[in-house]
Amino acid sequence: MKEPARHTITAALPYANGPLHIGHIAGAYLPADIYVRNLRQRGKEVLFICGSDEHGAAITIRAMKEGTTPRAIVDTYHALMGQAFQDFGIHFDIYDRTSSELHRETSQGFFLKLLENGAFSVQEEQQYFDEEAKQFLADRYIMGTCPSCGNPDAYGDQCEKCGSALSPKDLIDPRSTLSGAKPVLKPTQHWYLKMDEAQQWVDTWINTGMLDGTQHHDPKEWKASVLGQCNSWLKDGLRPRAMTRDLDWGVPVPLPGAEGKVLYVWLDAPIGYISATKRWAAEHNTDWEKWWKADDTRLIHFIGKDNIVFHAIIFPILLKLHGGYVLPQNVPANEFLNLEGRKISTSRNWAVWLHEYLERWPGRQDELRYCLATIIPEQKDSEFTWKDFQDKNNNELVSIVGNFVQRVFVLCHKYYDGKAPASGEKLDQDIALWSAVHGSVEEVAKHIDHFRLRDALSSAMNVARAGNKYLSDSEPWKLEKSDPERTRTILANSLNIGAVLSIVLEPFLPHTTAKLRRMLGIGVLPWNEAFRSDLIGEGQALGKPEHLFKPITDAEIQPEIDRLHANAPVETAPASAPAPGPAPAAPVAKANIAFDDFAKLDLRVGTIVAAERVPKADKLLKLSIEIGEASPRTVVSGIAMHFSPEQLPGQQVVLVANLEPRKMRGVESQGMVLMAEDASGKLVFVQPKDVVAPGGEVR
Ligand code: B3M
Ligand code: ZN
Repeated sequence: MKEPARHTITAALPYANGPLHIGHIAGAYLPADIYVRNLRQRGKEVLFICGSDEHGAAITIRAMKEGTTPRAIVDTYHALMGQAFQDFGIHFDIYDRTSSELHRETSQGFFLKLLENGAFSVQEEQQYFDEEAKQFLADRYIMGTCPSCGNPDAYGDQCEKCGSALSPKDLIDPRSTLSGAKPVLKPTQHWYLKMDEAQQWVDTWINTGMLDGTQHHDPKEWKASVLGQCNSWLKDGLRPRAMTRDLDWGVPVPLPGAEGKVLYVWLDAPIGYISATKRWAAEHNTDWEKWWKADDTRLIHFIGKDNIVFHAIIFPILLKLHGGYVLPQNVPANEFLNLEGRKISTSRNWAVWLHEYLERWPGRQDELRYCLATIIPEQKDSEFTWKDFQDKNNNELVSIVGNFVQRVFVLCHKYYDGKAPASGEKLDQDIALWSAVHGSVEEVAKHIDHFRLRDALSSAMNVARAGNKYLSDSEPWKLEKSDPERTRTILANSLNIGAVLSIVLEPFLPHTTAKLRRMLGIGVLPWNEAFRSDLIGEGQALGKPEHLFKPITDAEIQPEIDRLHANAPVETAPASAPAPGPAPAAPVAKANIAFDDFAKLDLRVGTIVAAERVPKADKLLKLSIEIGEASPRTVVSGIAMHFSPEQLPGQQVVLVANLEPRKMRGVESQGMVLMAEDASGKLVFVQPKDVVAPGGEVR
């Protein structure tokens, strides 16, 4: 294996169909950022790439639900995600997007080269077609019963309940999510990647690291979970996989006669890493190719476990069949992060959204970075709870790091007028201290190199622990009168531990280390300086003692927990909590009505497209509901205590559409949304189980 001259590091391109949540961050972006920051500290040449994945059914389905266009969806979320990454301190060299012109050219060119190299077989196949919506149905547009577990709501590509990978024809009783209709099979033609022909070399490459007769990587460096998933695919035998789809959103297949077809999103998305590199290079007036083609480039993909096969098998096959590209050296995939005892669910709003965290906890990025870094799901699924967030802040960040720095600065200001003291003695007296500190520094780098970022953070914290222990053992505050020389040594050493901390914590807590450097009066230092003990010069002016972290109280944390529960529609009770008893149902007390009276109701399915609070009315929200008319209806609804406006767009509702309009708080309400009350008294929307086009009649 060649000593790498440069590192191309990618983080999975998030779908631009919704905001980022802590599961995304802990699973891919924070680990990638920590890794990249450390490489940079060590003077490595690195390119850190990410961007929005703007194609695929996830986007078109969201657009359909919201009664808007895919373009509007991706524009919104591309901007939101880019900003959230930036604000959270995850700094890519480029955050690109796959709907760009350059990406279209790049992926079409890539496809044509694959075609020329014989990578595809063209197959005509029977595919599900929705005769009402008049279109072929992508996998995600078909639902039905899972043949493995009986889940009635399995998708055409996967059952989210049992995790089985499916193809639409596996589903029992398939139905179209566009119209609800039973789809029919119709012939269509697609380009299949001949993955079967790659079986042999992929197996050898993954399991021995040998590629074209040379040692490409050490398979022992790959995570067992990644090897395990790859091997289960290999064991089943790789099969040809369609690389095109019948869809109108995506990169058009660049061939005559392929109108109405686009590249499969999992073909175009990873090529997005390459397009992003091209754009970055163009903007920096430099060459892009060495980042992908030079054999001393080390390519690493940071992803979540649901993306393993695409990065460790399919994309490598594409790269190899295209020719000229390096293959990933490692794919350090993570497992999933759960939240407060449940799976994170974007559709059920069971998530901590990054942009909301940043709004509610301004300036507290590192507190979340820290907590998430301690629970990166490296080996198995892990869990975030707000209580743990509070505990880790109070017992680790405040008590260990903050407390150490605070004590040292207060003493230096008290005794030495805010200047670094001259060490009265040689530091050989404190050999135990420095060997503990430098031993920890060495461990940090070793762990990071092996993608053990939790251990790396724990070793970095050991530096602060060593500092605290040193202060507590030597008690300089008792010595100042009797032994001023020793006191100076202790505090000079302590300041230097602070300087080491500013280096070793930087990958994890970049905002804090910037503060710490300001306090110490030093600049950004390269990694090797962390092995020194004399970084702070005698007499150096120190900044004012600042609190690096503040304790978090129960009163601050409880609203977060409440908010989570209030915003998630109640469906299943958390596993650990007792299920609420059944609410006493109100007896039917209203007099019978004639069918004709019932028939007077015009009930329609609508999609909420916007929601805002009504000023000075804390119970009311003003909703815009799309029901297939020229413009959305305005409806004022008394649900503000149950829902926040941000969580509503996209929700489907049932609207009484012919209710006499009436004015509420000066706003004309043009209908009424039907709600049901659950056992706890919380309101939930009455909504169709499957997505129904806005305007659909309820009878
Ligand atoms: N957008 C899937 C995901 O976000 C997909 C990753 C693409 S990486 C090339 O899980
Ligand atoms: Zn299933």
